[in-house]
Amino acid sequence: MTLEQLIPAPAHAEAVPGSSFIAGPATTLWAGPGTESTERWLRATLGAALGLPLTPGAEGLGDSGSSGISLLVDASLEPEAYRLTVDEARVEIRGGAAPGVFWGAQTLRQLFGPDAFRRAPLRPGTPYSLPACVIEDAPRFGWRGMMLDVARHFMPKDGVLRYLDLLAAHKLNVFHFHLTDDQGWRVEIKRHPRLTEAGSWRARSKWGHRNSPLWEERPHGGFYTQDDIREIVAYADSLHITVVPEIDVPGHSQAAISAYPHLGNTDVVDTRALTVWDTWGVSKNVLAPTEDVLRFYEGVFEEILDLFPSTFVHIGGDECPKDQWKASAAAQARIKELGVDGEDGLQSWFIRHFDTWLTARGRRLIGWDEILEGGLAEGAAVSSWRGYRGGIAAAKAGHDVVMCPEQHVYLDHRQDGGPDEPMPIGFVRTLEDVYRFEPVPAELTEEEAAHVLGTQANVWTEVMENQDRVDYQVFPRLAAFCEVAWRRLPAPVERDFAGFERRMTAHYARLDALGVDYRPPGGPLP
Ligand code: TNX
Repeated sequence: MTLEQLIPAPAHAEAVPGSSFIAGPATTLWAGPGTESTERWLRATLGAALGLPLTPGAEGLGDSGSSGISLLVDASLEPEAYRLTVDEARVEIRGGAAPGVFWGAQTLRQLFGPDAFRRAPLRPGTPYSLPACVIEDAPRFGWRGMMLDVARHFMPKDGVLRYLDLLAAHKLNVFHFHLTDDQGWRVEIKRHPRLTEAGSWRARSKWGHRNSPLWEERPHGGFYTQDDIREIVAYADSLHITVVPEIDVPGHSQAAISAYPHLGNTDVVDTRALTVWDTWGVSKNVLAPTEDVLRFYEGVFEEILDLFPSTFVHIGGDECPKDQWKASAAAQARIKELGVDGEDGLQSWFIRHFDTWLTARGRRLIGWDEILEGGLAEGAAVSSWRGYRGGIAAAKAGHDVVMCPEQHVYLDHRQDGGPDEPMPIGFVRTLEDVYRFEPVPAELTEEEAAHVLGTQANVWTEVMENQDRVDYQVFPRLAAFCEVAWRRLPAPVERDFAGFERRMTAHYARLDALGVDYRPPGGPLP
């Protein structure tokens, strides 16, 4: 493995004169205060993959003559920055704080080569050699995320845990968990059990044409118990990943309304007849703008806050069709009573209510860029998905932004325009397109650009009914995305795609060892 094959490429990597470090059964592991999460992770992954016992060692190795890996916090570095040094006797990872040490360990794993990505040793007893080197690295953004939609297609808990591993391997640190939508409710809420009892299964999935393989005439569903969620959040935390939960309001709510019909606009539709939606698209069945609905969702969010310690809580806010509010006498009366500006005003009334509610509990609201319509609540942050426009407007108004424009980082969209592309959805977004994505638009001043917290890739799963398909759409594009999110490049940012492709040859071997079902370079195999 050479220093030129790391993904994401580090800010600085230099081979230094001297012999390689040889890792084997005698290699020790010393973990300084604050580095325990990385110590555990190294034993569980690197140790297990390479058959290295990594017995506890001494700091600096003393005179034992054995060679070892040392982990330490060095507060002179930024919290997520690390310095990795390798010489004949030792490997040292210094991080500014626990996350920096952990990202350094991710780089170390890549230096060991693809075997380090297996779950068990392929060649027990093989010594592995690392080149003598110095690597210094730090991320560009603090929010490096992936959103996974588990509402359109459910991903069982073990699959989610596996995705967290994959995120960490790409130095991504935010997992945006899209837990509810028209087509399914995926998180147990104790005080409203029907949300999962009734709202987590649909009878069929009418994606595309009736004859299309994506039309599934079979039930689909599933949900996470609160214990599952606790396990997911704790596991993410051990990988220095924050889980940001999303409960989508006031649109994308048909699954909830089908479970609790009073949540809907009962004067315009018989919501008792609704089922979990079985069609791809945006349902017109949206929440009714009543105090009752607010109380119901406060109950939901109370349980969500107990489960998810993340500062940010995503409330959706996207694509809320206003048809029913227009037709509903009750909704029109609410508009008058609240003195809001028509249906858009109702939408912001919803969002503002939960902004105040979350802020009072020490959390911050984030929502899709539609929450800008009709006035954005103070302190709220925006996920800019309909291009850069919403993000630019939000940053200029002093709001924080996560850039995730569909034109660049929607990984549900097809990766190639060829006729054999197995999931020909949306517009073509190639590996190179993702690689060339620049999250900070030139229109922003330096001060406004500081509001760009970072970026995330969004994985909507209408056409991905299982993990293999998710893998195929997400990889290799997530590898390109992680460079965009992680790598600091001098302005104006120039991206060397040919260089990235060369580094990808090593990365495909890592993905193979991890068992990732990526789209092969050059296209699907015949
Ligand atoms: C738009 S992005 C949506 C999703 C769809 C996606 C398909 C956003 C906030 N809403 O509900 O799944 O397009 O690409």
